[in-house]
Amino acid sequence: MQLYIGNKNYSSWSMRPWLLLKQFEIPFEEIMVRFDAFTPESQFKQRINKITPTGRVPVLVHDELVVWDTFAIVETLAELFPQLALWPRNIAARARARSICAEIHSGFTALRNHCPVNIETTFPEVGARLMQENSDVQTDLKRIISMWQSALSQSKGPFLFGDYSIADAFYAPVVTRIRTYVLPVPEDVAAYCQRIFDTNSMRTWVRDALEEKQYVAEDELYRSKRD
Ligand SMILES: N[C@@H](CCC(=O)N[C@@H](CS)C(=O)NCC(=O)O)C(=O)O
Repeated sequence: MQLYIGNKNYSSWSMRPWLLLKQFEIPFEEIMVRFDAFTPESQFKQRINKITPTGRVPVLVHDELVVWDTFAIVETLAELFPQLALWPRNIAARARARSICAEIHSGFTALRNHCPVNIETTFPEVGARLMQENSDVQTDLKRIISMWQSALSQSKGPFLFGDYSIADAFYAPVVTRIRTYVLPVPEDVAAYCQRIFDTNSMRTWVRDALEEKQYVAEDELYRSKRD
């Protein structure tokens, strides 16, 4: 099984299935297609277009199967490994987990657009300004806080639905955004973020991201070069 991903410092969508595979110790080969630009002639597009019709990462390749788009990838993994509880086992919890994953897959565009993932740096001033001036970012963050608090209040374990599940992997990039932009969150939410940072999968992803040291202009809203 192979997972095509982009730069670990930047690629929020790649992070999700990668963390899931690592967290559940599913063996896979990681193939990094480095970002240079996203123009048709970029090396990234030249390489990834040979694998997927969307020209985007992540992509899962398993035997003859090519699966693109994060939601399709995690659903396929859940089907391939039914013995592992990638989704919560309980039907009601699973429905809630799916709902919140769908919510970020199709929404939270203000938070995602204004606060792109950038693990190696911090932008406290940008975060403070957005929290003052951008009501859409505030609304997104507020909804995520209440969603996590509601899940955690019913959870019988350290993660959103008890044990680690697809839902935690789906929100892991938000956890990094909260840190990068120093977004204000209540204590219980900060503690959940720390538990995510403490997982082996996340530690490894962050360590690899910090080792990349590659500045990609198209993924940078707030830096003109690497500091
Ligand atoms: N809906 C897709 C989004 C994938 C996506 O946008 N990936 C970014 C990297 S995080 C990408 O490949 N961008 C290339 C581009 O925008 O051309 C998914 O869920 O996997």
